[in-house]
Amino acid sequence: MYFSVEHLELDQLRKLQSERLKNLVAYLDERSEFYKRKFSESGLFPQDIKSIEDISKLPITYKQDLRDSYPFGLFTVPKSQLQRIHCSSGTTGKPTVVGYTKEDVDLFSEVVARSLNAAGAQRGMLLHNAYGYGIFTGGLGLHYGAEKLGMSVLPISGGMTVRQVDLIMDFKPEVICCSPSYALTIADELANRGIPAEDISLKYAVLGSEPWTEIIRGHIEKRLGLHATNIYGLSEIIGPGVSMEDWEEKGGSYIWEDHFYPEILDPVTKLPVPYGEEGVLVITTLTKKAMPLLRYWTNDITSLYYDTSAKRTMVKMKPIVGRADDMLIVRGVNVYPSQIEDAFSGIKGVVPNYYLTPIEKEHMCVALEVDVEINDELIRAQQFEINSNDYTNFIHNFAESVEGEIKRRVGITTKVKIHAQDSLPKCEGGKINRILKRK
Ligand code: DLL
Repeated sequence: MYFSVEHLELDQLRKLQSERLKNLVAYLDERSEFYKRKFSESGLFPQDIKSIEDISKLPITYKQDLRDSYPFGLFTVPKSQLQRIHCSSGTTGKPTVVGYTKEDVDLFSEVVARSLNAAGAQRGMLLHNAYGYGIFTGGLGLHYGAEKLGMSVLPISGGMTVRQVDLIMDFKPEVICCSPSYALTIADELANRGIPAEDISLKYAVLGSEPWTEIIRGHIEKRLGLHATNIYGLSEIIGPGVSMEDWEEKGGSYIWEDHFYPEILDPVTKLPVPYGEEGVLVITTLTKKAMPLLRYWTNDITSLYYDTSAKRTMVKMKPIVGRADDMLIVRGVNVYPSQIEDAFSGIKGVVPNYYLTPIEKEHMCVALEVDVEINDELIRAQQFEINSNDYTNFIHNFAESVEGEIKRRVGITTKVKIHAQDSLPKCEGGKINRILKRK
């Protein structure tokens, strides 16, 4: 069965990766104009790659390389041998295009089946698949993987939350997948209908496509009464299923490194950093056929580690801190939205629906405006008259304590505005953008 590889001893895994890398380099040297040129520019011969240890001799591939070869310049098979095309989810400019042969679609299904299994899902369960279907890899990726595992799938896609909740209550799925911010929107709708967690059939939620932290996990698990795990991936590499948490372990995700070899590079020197240190995740697709990539610069910030008490032998990665593009520099301090989200966990009563607006002076970001919601129950417990002085003082002090906690944990100045629960815009389906336009 395809799961056994997850338990390979390290030396066997390295042997498998080495064989696959050597084959890949020879394959690219034969079929890819792009990599052939890169190899000759750097004076590299395919024979120079003797094992996975030699990976750092290979060129790094950037998103710009994909853009420059739009649409099919990086494909290593003719269009007639493709089974599917997907694109990245960016909304501006030309999309990044990725192609799959039949073998690639099978590989995609396998890694998603492995991911669903790690998330707790099993053959015979029903998946409520609220990832977007279409050129985004989430919907179809999870769909095929679930079918491979032997699950049935409701291909509901994202949006129309009222209908989503009707069907969750009527069809009683055991598993749901969507973005974490959309899982919160679904939880809100269930709560508005007065449905307690015990009456919801869901047991496992497979959430990803955007950064999220433990505070969001806590809310989702409590409100939906399930285990929520993190699925990571990107279209350029395959889609969802590059890495996945185990539902009984959590805290970090296995990278399915028999297919996707990870490295962490320093963002400036581009040299490998040791295990445990943060940097940019760079991935080599060891087995893809239509559009293999060498050392693809994902732009996602994380670190790798081995978990000796884990069920599987493969390397794990910490949750993504953010995309290098989403990093804000506030008076010289580097900040990712997820760090602000993390700080909310230090204050009881914060609902982690929030938006960040950089405040600029002379083209420099000097502070962040943070709009965030406060829990209704906390307000009710104070028994204030709304808009009384006591209420205003309470909200003022609450905002100050959030500002203080962010300062303590992240080291930046913020202007926190507190909003009533359910008053800020919610995620309507796909990925949420927490950073608003600069002021
Ligand atoms: O978001 C694939 C996916 C679909 C992953 C469904 C998980 C679930 P893209 O649209 O190409 O593909 O966007 C990839 O999204 O480089 C990360 O910046 C971000 N991302 C994806 N999963 C996570 C995650 C899909 N679990 C980009 N945590 C990636 C943090 C994530 N960021």
